Amino acid sequence: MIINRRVLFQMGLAAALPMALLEKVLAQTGGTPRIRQNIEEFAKSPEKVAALRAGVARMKQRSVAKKDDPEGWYYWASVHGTTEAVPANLGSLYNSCHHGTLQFVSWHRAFLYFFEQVLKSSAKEAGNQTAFELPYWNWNASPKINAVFTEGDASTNPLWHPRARTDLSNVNISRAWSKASAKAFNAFSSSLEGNPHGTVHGAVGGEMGFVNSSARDPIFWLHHANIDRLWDVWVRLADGRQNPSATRTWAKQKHSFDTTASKVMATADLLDSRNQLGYIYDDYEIEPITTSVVVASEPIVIAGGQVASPGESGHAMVPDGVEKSDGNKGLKTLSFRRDIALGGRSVVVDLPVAPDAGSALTTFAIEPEKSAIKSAWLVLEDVRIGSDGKLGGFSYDIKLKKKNAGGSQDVVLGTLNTFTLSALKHSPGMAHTGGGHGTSGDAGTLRLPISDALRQLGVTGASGALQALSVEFESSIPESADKQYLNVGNIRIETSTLPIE
Ligand SMILES: [Cu+2]
Repeated sequence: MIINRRVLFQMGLAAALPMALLEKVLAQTGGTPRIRQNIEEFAKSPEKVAALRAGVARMKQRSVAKKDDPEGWYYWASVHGTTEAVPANLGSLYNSCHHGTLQFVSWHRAFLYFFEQVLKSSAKEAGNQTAFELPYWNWNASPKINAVFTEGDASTNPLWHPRARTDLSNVNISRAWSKASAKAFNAFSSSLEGNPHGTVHGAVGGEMGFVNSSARDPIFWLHHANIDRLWDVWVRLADGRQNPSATRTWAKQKHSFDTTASKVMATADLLDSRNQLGYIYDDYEIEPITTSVVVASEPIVIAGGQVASPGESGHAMVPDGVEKSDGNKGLKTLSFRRDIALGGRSVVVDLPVAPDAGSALTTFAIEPEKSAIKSAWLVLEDVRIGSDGKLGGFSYDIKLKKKNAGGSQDVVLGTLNTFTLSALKHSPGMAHTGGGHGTSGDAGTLRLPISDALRQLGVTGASGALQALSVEFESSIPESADKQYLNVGNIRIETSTLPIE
């Protein structure tokens, strides 16, 4: 029997025990945690691989027999997201994944916890008694998806799935989540969620490349187990890193995964995976980068962005030629460029700003209380997937850059790929245009706040007013081939006199 914190709570013990003592109690009571293994180790056991396959196959069979069976593969994939019609009684359960919110790591931890239970009981039900836990895929140390997921085909291997890429050796996977700049939980969460998390989704591509189909691919669960592991790694790096307080609204948020309220968990009850959920990972080290980081070829530089003159917004025009209304949000465009095509190479777009606009932005960055501007964004409007991008297999880090005497500095604003585009509908505050749920026909608009970035870039009055910014779409999978992955209809620096998030 695994004794976890919950059981101790029921025994009336946990409340009286400080955490260190609780650890001791767990050890003395034989509360050995379950161990989630690296897939490279896991795969050395043919028995465990057979059990994993049996569990996945059983869950898939259930969905064939009854599509929305709550122990079926389709059900669990759809709780994350689905492209299909949602039955009325599952309206609050399907499409419930958190992306772009501070519950990103916590929601997915609870999701994996309950999925793992169903997976293991399904293997047993299929007649396989081998004990196993959900393994994880460490794409930094082992960028190639393990052969147990890629060998055979759909008819011979339940772990096989169509993918754009199975080897990420050439993908630049970021570790910025572990850096000092990501010591605050919010910064850590968004850094982890963009690159690596979204980049790996986008690079693997196929159904993994889109929010509302990604969990259909069995590798999804190992990818997210690794994200879950990296959350624990981050906490263990300490030095100021910690989760938000357990008394905050954040911690009280409940996550539910079935209609009978038997699979419900609050964020406060999952922060310590060992003592609250009874599992640990077999490794918490940040290993050195073993893969050679790909050196990108020189970026394509697109100069000549337009300085917006008064009254000109650069907004995409609706068919009758009338500018889209700003809904009285006090919006103003400082600089814009239309129709940027993105392929395998990195692209830099110069966005010059007029002198008065530059000094207004400078004031906003360094003395916000004196500034008429209360918010500023980089807006990527009407982003469409091109003819070569429909299966994913690409990803860009979006960087705001400022040239100075010594060269240029940059700050990462976000990540752009099929996954982040299809996540737009989950992100409050981000506009979503076009129909469908993360299908390749979507057009989306990203609004990336730039106030922190401007401050980090050292936009200071002393060095004179800002004259030009540029935006780099740095390809995470640099390739020279001429590809049509994405088209950005309109890219602009936009400000508002209102504080809008
Ligand atoms: Cu994900």
